[in-house]
Amino acid sequence: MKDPKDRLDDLRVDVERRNPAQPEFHQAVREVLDTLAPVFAARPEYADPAVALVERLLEPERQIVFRVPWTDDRGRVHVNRGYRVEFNSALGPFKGGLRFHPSVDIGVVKFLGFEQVFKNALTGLGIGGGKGGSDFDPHGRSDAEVMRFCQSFMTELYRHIGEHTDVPAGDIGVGGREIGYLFGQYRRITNRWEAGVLTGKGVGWGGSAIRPEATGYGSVLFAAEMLAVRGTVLDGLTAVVSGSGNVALYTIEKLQQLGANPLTASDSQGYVIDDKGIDLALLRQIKEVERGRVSEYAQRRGGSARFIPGGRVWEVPADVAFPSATQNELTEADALALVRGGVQAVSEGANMPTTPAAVRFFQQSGIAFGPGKAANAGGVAVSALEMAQNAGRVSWTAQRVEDELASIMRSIHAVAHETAARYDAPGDYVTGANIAGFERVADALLAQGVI
Ligand code: NDP
Ligand code: 2IT
Repeated sequence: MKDPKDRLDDLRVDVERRNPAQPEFHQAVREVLDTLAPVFAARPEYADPAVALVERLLEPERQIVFRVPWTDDRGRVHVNRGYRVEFNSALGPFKGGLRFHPSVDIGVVKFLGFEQVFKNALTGLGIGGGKGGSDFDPHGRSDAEVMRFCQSFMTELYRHIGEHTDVPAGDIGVGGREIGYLFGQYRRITNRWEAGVLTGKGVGWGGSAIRPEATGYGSVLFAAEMLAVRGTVLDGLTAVVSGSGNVALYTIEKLQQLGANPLTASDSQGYVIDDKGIDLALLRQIKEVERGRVSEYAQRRGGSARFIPGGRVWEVPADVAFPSATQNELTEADALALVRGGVQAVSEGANMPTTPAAVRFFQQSGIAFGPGKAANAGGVAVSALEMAQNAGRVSWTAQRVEDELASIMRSIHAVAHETAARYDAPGDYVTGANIAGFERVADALLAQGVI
């Protein structure tokens, strides 16, 4: 049998050759492969080329690409591209969000789908992994335009999804409004009340309490668990948060509930720093109600806040950091600035926001680093709880869902922490989360035959 490191190198080279011009997918694959050597050494059947287990994990079960034509308010027709990558269903129906952002291409959707497979395995809730979306840009579009886009998108997507097949949800650019339009069109085309086909629905029509809050809340709870291992609490700490969307807003809310002081929020144009701590009611009004920009927050907040155009929140010294916007938003230089500023823990609310060099720098500096696969799994976990409620035609109280979320985040932290220790990498949550997720999917694939 080959040395595990050589076998992993071969797999990486093969993926890069077979999937050209997909840098985000290559990065996500490499981040996982780089941590698998110890589990290959301990369990040679995972590595055996004759079984091709990892080759199967690296190849999506199905990739769907489709045309999405729609008409704007002036009568002009636009054509976008729609995607759904059904990556792996060994543990349950494909599950994962839809992203509407101009940067979306097949490589971005594959990176997100690949990460989702391991994240969903870590929740322990019987969900496979998938992701989808479009290069449609919702910024500046009217509600009517967004509705027509969503209806056109679902007119193709509906034939590929279902409560037992593939269950999409939100991600960047897709929130409660878009899920509503998508669900309405699915119901109309299929003539079925199939609540479990999408998650992130409104609470009055099949949605779960706490789903909007779940990713941000979970990311803060994960940070609290990492700090507890080090004998610290969030109470009294300062925090930097990037983004100002779904994940960032509820990260800020949970930080404040736990006595921490979040100082920043950002969007693609820059960031705000508020010396008194973020006024969440004002930020929510601007972002959720008015769909405005964070720069407006500084104008309306009075003297304590400033908008730094083009700036990065990581230049603000703080005790804990929550990258909650998008991939590769925190570079090695940013990590250096954060460590100089005294950061103790980093919890990834976004997917792959920290570049590999920055992750290495945090780990070498002894910072507690929670990778997105573990730290932001609260969102998809509550999506799975939404599916459970839909299947039973019941709806749980917010308290019950929040208690379940807290217990799931504790257990994800524990499994990542214990797995890292078992594979001789104590405190390395990247290795722990990757191996724990990998083992669950790999064992299911092996048991189910050549599929
Ligand atoms: P939203 O669309 O609600 O918010 C996204 C935020 O990130 C906005 O402030 C946006 O600013 C900013 N942003 C997006 N792209 C860029 C970019 N290229 N450069 C700088 N800023 C950018 O999305 P979510 O909050 O739902 O998602 C944020 C992250 O969390 C993503 O990585 C997503 O994959 C991840 N995630 C989301 C989950 C969920 O349940 N929603 C679950 C787990 C992870 P602007 O408006 O200027 O574009
Ligand atoms: O990245 C993610 O985990 C999400 N966007 C949420 C997926 C879901 O199905 O709730």
